[in-house]
Amino acid sequence: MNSPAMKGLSLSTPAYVKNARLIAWVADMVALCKPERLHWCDGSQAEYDALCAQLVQAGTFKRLNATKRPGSFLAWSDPSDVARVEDRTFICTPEKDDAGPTNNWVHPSEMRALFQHGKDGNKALFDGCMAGRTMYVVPFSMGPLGSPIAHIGIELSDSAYVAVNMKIMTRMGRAVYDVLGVDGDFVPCVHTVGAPLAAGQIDVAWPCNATKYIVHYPETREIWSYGSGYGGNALLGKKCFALRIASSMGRAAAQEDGVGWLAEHMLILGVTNPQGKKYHVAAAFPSACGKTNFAMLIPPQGFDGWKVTTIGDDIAWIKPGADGRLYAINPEAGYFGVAPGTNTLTNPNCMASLQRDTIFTNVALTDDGDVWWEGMGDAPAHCIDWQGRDWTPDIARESGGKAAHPNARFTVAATLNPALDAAWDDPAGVAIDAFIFGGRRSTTVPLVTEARNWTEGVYMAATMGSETTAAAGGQQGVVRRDPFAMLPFCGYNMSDYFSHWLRLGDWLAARGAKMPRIYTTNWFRKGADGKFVWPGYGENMRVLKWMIDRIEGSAPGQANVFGVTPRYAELNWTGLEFSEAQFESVTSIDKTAWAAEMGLHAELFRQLSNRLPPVLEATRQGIAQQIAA
Ligand code: SAT
Ligand code: MN
Repeated sequence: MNSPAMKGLSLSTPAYVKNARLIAWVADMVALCKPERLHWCDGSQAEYDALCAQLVQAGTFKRLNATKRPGSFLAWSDPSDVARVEDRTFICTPEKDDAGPTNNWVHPSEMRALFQHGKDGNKALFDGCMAGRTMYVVPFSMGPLGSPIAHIGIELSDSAYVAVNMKIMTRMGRAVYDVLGVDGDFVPCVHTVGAPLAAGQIDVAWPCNATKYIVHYPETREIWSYGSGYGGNALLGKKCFALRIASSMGRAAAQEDGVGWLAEHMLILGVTNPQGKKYHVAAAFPSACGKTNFAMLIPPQGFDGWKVTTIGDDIAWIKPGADGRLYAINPEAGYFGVAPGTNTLTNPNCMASLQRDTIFTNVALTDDGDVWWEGMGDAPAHCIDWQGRDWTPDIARESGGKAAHPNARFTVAATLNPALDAAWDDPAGVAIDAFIFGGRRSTTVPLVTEARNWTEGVYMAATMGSETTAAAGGQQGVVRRDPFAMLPFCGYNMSDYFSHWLRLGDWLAARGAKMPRIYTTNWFRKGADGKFVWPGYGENMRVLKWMIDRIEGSAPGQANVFGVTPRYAELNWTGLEFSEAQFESVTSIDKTAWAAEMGLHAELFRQLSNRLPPVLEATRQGIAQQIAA
């Protein structure tokens, strides 16, 4: 055996790292992955600056104009590594049914053979995968450090890009080891770009591998990621840990206390009325459907004295409190948001957040060393596109080429958001008054509907459909079922996940709790001209206010074939010209379209039939009958 440890790579464990399991695991992974160097990240600013300088040297980062965009960098990925790879994402449970029909599954022993031990005479995929590179040991906490609601992960990665992004996206650094102590628990996360370097081989700016695997072992709470350096594929605290592994942890916890907790693909916002009364809303929309914009919303004209504040923009961990209410925290510490379409009108708070200390990935570079993307504002006469090619408006007209990739992203600390909620970091979390589930649908689904009860809400969320976006590889703009916006993120059987939500409702009801209301929304209906009818963005406040009026009992609404919907007069229209006819065109329910939609619900339930809670099928039949009537 020719392990680097034997060649003399010392583990050089810092004195403050005392966790025996961690030290042994790092030694094992060094022996397997065979990096040339080992770097224990301390999370300091000096370390961040040094790694960024090193990334500039390597050609991965370009330092942006220090006057226009201080402390900021631009990275361009390999054109084949631009989004999450759902077809390469696996949930490896011993029983296939525990991963369920919506997840890719491979038996853990088969995956371990492929990754760690070698299979059919072939070398293990991770054997020597970090040759010539540095293994970074990245300690991070999802949730406030030391809070009872938080969980610790350690990511071993051969990408400095990952290390610096993790510093922004999580509470990353030395203090994690103090919380971990000698025998504290952590989720081991191994990440490699899968591009070992031979002696003397020159590296590329964005190393990656055509073969990709994003693998989860829920039973042993491990994450293994191979071949990609991008976003949720590589920043393992985010989708892999805070959603897939955490959702399975939350359900497992129910075995102990009868209710467990939830890890959800939700933004969390606070909304304060002019009298100072504050509400908290958690909203699930699929990737690239406006969670960051909604979380940073600025109330429009007609809403003097109203204020929206951000607790989180992507992930919520939700636990029932002793008072029978649901409390949510944002386990992340930064935003990895979609750049294209973001501008000073659609999301001024976001634009203000991005003024400094931001990492941009796959946006365009302007001639004065700043960034640009489609939908940011006036196009520059010339810039360099995300693939390093000249871009001008003329070239774009001729070739249709985009300056920024549609899934181009910014990475920025939450603390730079001017609308950050004072309680965003509160380990106790915020009490949720309403859940929103929203798909991207150009037809069929109305602007807003309130579920009449918890079960109907779970049904509406479970059957949600959405048009696919550039956030994941594969075809775009096709409607697919995306239950709870969790299709790519649920770490266990989707039917069991529905049962987990239903049990939570029963648990709350049994305690006489004030249940959060459940809404579905669709901001994306299009008119005959193919354009969005609803103006969206800040104007979504009008819908948010109606939800609060419902909670306060001051909006009667009207019963519809399913749920309760607003009458035109129940929304505050001050400052917006939006006619009753336009309102009709985003709220109408077309019975023919809905008959087809119910067919798609039935198809989903057939797919999930093995463990589907019977009450959901009964709810479906009730709604189908009303539509047919
Ligand atoms: O790349 S990420 O998974 O972080 C973005 C998303 O799909 O929501
Ligand atoms: Mn997301």
